[in-house]
Amino acid sequence: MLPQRDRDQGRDAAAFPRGRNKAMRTVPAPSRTIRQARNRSAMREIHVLHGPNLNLLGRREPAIYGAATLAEIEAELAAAGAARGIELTFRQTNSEGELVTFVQEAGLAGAGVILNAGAYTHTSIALHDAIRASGAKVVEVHLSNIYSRESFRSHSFISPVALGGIFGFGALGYRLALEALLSLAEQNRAAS
Ligand code: CA2
Repeated sequence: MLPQRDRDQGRDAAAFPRGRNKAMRTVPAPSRTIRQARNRSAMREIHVLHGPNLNLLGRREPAIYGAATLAEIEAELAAAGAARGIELTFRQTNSEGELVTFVQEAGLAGAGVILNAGAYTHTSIALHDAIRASGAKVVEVHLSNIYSRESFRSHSFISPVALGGIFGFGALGYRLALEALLSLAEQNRAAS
């Protein structure tokens, strides 16, 4: 099997067949299919990981966390991913150890990670270490503005080892995180 980059070039070669004068050739803009294939090659896997109590979203405290359930947030994000040619993996757990395992698995698979670690954000050195140890490329997301709430929410063990973070924009934060991961991966692909 050829390296991904070579396979992409093969795809481009198929789109622009040989045998025509290169100087005369008008190169068309890449088709949607080719652009999607390039997105796939830049970042093929993204895991969306949720920590404790986020399974209860939409039931209480809508003024802080919004009215959408976790299933609704995931469905909207899955559609946004599909429109970009990316299939997302969604996982939620109330257990710190399981969340560590989810982060490790995503990181070791080379997947991008959108992580809302819930309250473990503020307490978990184990999650911090899992991100470092697995090399996971994490965008940290919080529905609420954790810096405008109780002081115990103002510290994150995730932020120092994340690519970046988005907080306070409710469910929109997940779509912004998806855009951030895809465009960073695209920049890396173009630079390589
Ligand atoms: O703002 C966020 O996304 C949080 O990660 C949500 C966590 C919280 O512990 C973090 O400080 C910030 C809380 C998860 C959901 O908790 C619920 C509480 C009541 C009703 C439904 C969910």
